[in-house]
Amino acid sequence: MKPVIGISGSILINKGNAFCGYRKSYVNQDYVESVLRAGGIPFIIPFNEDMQATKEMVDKVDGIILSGGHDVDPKNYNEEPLLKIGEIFPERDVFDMTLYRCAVESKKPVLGICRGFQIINVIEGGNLYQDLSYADFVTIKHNQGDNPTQSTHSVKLEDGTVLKTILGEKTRVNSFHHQIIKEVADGFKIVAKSPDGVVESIQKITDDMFVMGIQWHPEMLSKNRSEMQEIFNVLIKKVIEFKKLK
Ligand SMILES: [Mn+2]
Repeated sequence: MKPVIGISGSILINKGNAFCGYRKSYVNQDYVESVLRAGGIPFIIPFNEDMQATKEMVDKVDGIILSGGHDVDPKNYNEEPLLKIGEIFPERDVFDMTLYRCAVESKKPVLGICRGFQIINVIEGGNLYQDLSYADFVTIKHNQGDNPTQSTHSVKLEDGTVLKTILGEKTRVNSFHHQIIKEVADGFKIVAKSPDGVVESIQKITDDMFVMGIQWHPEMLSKNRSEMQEIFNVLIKKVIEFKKLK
């Protein structure tokens, strides 16, 4: 049996003429295809506000990808919203928190991407700069245009991390974020940083916990770059390993 990977969904508000304002449940297709190429079965976990149902959805999958999306509501790290915060979706914060906590409790590997990476850090007690202009050390453009497969800035990988074994010392990544990590959650190791010092990846890996967070979007690069696909391959490998532990 191939491992099943739950991918957290969000809501798209229909902007067309027919049913304008209608709410659609979705994930970006690149997540689905990256999981398929890795030999996993992708399973979209639809955004909803029924926490018991969400918990049971996690029971049905072997690992989780927390996908990208809105800014995390700063009330989750005890701050008021500042002038440059983007759009928030507090109900999705609750949904993602439920997914994350249920996955970790049942020892299922988690990969967080972009917002997924940021919310893992917040759930675990870290926090964010609500906009990168509030961090005086940022000198690199982290919110590039809208070419998803273009890599615009470099990141340096830290020793002793899974990502370094996949990506090497240094690689180039795409960048579609305006928020960045301020304080890294306790127990998490910094995995990658951009040259200006922005944390671009964190991990917490123990005998029965595999959590990796990535600020860039490897799923948008994985079709053309085998090392970015390898991130998803490793997730599947971990899921298989963890299933055997139970
Ligand atoms: Mn970046």
